[in-house]
Amino acid sequence: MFTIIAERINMTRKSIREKVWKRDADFIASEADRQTKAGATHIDVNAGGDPAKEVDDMRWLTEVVSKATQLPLVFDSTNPKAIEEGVKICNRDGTIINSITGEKARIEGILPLVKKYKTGVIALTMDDNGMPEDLQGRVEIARKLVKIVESEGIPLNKVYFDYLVRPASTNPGQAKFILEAIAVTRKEFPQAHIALGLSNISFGLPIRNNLNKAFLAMLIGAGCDGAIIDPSEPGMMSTLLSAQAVLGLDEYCMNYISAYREGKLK
Ligand code: THG
Repeated sequence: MFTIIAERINMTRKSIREKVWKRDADFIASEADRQTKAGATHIDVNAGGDPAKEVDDMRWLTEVVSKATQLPLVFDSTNPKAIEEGVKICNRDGTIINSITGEKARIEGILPLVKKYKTGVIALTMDDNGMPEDLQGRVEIARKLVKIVESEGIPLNKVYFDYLVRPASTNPGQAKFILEAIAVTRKEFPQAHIALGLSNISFGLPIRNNLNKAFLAMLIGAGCDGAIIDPSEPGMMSTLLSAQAVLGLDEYCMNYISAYREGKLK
């Protein structure tokens, strides 16, 4: 199954931040519902509007979102207290903590929560030396993270690698090595998953949706089995289903055909 982590409930976005601070539960619930109906498998929840309010906001958001959808949540924060606040309230099968990195502080602060609550975890391929600008550097961090996670007794099928997409406009060639990194990871660690935020690819360019969809199809071709996207963005789910059908990942193209019959393909 492809992991579709819906990204819209994120307080770094002004519109969401304002609604959360007004405690507008109807608005947030409708965002959760819309992304669920669009085909999400998980809902990302990011309460990073104001660090002083993050724990409180995470509690409120988790309560509202978990009533509006039956999907598992993805707790998106660098603050262990905010993550634990959310996961204590809603820890459904499939829950993911977003994220650890190879940085010592992130591993020490967040990995214990992954163990304690038996959640999945997104692992970003950067460490205390920064974000390597080549394939080898990022794959080496992934290997290091596999060792750490396994030494804690966390099974690899709970791990989702994120190879940290940078904008095509400023980092040409980078998407290509990310595709290679995905292929290497799938081969070396077949039980592990991939879940990367793809919309950074289009940062600074017009009609971002075109670039996001093209990149999603390439990612699926490279063996990627998950992404952080807005499934309600026009054409996004059609692109995903089309790519899976083309690659033989959708047996008899049944998912594609069903989506068509349900009027979901435009
Ligand atoms: N990897 C992981 N987690 C992540 C990211 C990632 N979490 C946050 C982010 N990246 C993914 N989530 C979003 C949420 C919203 C938007 C983009 C990514 C978004 N941005 C608008 C834009 O860029 O045009 C502008 C913001 C706004 O609406 O105010 O909508 O990579 N593991």
